[in-house]
Amino acid sequence: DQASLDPKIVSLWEKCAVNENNDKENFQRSFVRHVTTTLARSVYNIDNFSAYQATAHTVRDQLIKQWNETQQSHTEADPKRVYYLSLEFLLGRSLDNALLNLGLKENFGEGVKDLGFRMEDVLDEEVDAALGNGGLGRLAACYMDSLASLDYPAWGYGLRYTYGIFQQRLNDGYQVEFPDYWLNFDNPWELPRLDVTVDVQFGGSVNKYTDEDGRVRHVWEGNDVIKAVAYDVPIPGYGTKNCINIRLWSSKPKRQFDLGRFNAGEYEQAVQEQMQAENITAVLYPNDNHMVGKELRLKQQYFWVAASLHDIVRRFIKTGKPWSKFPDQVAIQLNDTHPTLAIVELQRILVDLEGLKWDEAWDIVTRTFAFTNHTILPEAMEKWPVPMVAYLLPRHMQIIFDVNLFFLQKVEKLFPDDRDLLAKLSIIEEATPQFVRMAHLAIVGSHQVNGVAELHSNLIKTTIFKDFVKFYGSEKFTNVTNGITPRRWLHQANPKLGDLITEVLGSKNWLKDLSSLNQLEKFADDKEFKKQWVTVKRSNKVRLAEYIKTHTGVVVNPNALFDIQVKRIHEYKRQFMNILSVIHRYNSLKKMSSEERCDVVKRVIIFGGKAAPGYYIAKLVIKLINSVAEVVNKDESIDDTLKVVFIPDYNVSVAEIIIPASDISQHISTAGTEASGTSNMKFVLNGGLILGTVDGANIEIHEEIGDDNIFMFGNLADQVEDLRHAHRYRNVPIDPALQEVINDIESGHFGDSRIFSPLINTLTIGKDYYLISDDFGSYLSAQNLVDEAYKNQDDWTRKSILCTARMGKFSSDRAIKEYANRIWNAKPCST
Ligand code: NBG
Repeated sequence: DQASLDPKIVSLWEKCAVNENNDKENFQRSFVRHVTTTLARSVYNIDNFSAYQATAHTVRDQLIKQWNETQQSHTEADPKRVYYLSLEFLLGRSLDNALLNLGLKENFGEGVKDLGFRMEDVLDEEVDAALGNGGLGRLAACYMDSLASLDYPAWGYGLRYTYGIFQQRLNDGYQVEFPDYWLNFDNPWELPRLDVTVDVQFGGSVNKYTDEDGRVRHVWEGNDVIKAVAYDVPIPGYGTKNCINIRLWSSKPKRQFDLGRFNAGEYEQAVQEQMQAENITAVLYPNDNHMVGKELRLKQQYFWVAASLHDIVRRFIKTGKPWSKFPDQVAIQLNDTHPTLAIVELQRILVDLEGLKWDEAWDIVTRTFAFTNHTILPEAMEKWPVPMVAYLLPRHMQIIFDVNLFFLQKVEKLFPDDRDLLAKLSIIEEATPQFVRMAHLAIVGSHQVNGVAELHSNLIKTTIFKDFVKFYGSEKFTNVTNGITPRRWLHQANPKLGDLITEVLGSKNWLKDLSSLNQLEKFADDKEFKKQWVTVKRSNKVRLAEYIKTHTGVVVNPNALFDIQVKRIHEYKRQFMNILSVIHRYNSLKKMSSEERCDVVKRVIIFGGKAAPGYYIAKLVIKLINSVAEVVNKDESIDDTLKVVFIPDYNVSVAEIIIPASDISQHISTAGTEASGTSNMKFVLNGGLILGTVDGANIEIHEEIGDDNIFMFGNLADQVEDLRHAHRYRNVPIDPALQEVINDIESGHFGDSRIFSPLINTLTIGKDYYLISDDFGSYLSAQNLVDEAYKNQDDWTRKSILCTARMGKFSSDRAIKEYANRIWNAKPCST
């Protein structure tokens, strides 16, 4: 409480809050101070890692000040807050990003250099914060950057996993997983708030009583209590003093250990409770677009949601406003169905704890929440067995049944006698056992539901949620096309291109208004500019070639066409189709004379991505890629016209090296399966062309950059059902070129073919669910067009420039403004 503070403290605080001079000398003083005090090291013994830590702590000091000022000013202004609930935040590294966003890179860079270090080496010491799987988690990170940069009073809420996404290594071409113990050394990017804790209960029973007003009330008495401890991760905006917060919860035992048992000599049992509590936030589930119904995952979800809502409600209560004002002060965005229990938890808080009437509470709840759907894949839809929910969260299960009852009564009123519709809309799936359908609960408890690209948002209205459209009308469903932050994905990842753009546009304004990149269009035919553009791309390719050499041992030629597919390995993303086409290319090259090969465009085909540890087919795809690479890379008879590389352990900081170096990147999912994709945006922003299907955000990228600058192929989303039907019930002949490739694998050309039979079977006896055979012909034709286009280097460069110039729409700033205006009704609040 500021009013009660000693004026002396206030005046000191204000002095301290004034931005200090961040010149080189002050940086160096702080650097040395952190080496000798924070790190307790001698100045005679500073290695790159200590230099990283000392620099990071200097930046952290700055962040903390801005963070404090931001929170202070938000407390005073008390604007409507936005809360982004996400089980994943794939932040990657923080130092470079913070230096750039705070505008400290130049001075601190000189300071570091002056002390005898190379900034690149210092930055390279940082381990990624890898608390996410793929697109969904990285989207959350990009959105936090935009929320901060646009001055929105926003908070992220997530879990502080002790182990992030596993590290991937290769052994004999197979993926092997290693734990990601990212907190091994200290993490300067989090502020432990050991005093900010919430007790979260599980299990137990529900008791009823009648209150003074004669109403029946419920009390939930859990039989297990676990403590949530807050760790805050400051997120600095670019070109603003605003610094927002991601609050990550860590689970701790309520009591240290059972002293009685300890004294009785039962040491192991004494610490068991502690270990069980810490289990909850121990590990990130490593599945992307796939639901695994583990009880521990449900516990994670409730633990996170309960702690976060407690925090949000506590902040609201402090303002003294009445409950009816809650939706005017609070917007909560559900990043997929993972946080859906928050809807139930808020209803429980309002009804059971605060004593509001059911309808009044439910009105507040539905005006507070909005829900983003990120996939229509059936295997990704979350549903939890009713007995499991009832056992862990008995009161929540009752509330879910009530919510469902009142909802279905309304449906019945509007559509009397449509029993089918009731069953289809019900939050409860009537099976044995029953299941809670989380997406249904999320829709019923939210005022807006959005998809993440035009096609996807249309598909959810016509497929998985079509019955809800019938009931609610289509206004409840909207689209917000995903976006990416240009700060990390151009400025930071591709400094040379960033500098070139800034130079020719005359300012860094494009970093705040990405649509101003369209001014690059007029340089698309400028000879001098094109030369510089090519030089930048070439140096990024050299950088990637060096990385590949170091991490795989394969030597690649930076003059070759770099063809890249990096993303989670999944059947729907069709890395399998890519490697099959590589075999086709290899066989064609082998059939040519060396004169003919002279005219061939040299290609380096680069793969990267993790497969979920339990995803057998995806892991076989990795093995096949590596087996093909092994044969192709050592075959001297094809004159270096083809190289195949699998880059291990793809993550955010590796992506920052890969993406700026692409000539072509592949986004080749079966039409209708990739909700949006966001790496497609990153590649094109960096002047890489796309080879893609008519899916996700590819479609909107195509719209923006034009027919001449993208290679699209394949069947359309509205053909997929018919094609699948044909595969199921008719004998559809396999594409002949594909059959040749299959024969080649089966001949043992790439090692023991029996290893690959389960994979081949997905095409032959597995009904080719992802339609590889149906798209193979047009895929190969599109590949040929790419080769032809690449032969005209001058025109290729023109295309590359136009790609970057036309990507303005895909800034996460645009996406966040759409959420703020159309869904949250939230305004910026500058510090
Ligand atoms: C993923 C989609 C991507 C999309 C990201 C971000 C899930 C469940 N979905 O296409 O597969 O780009 O979400 O919206 O991870």
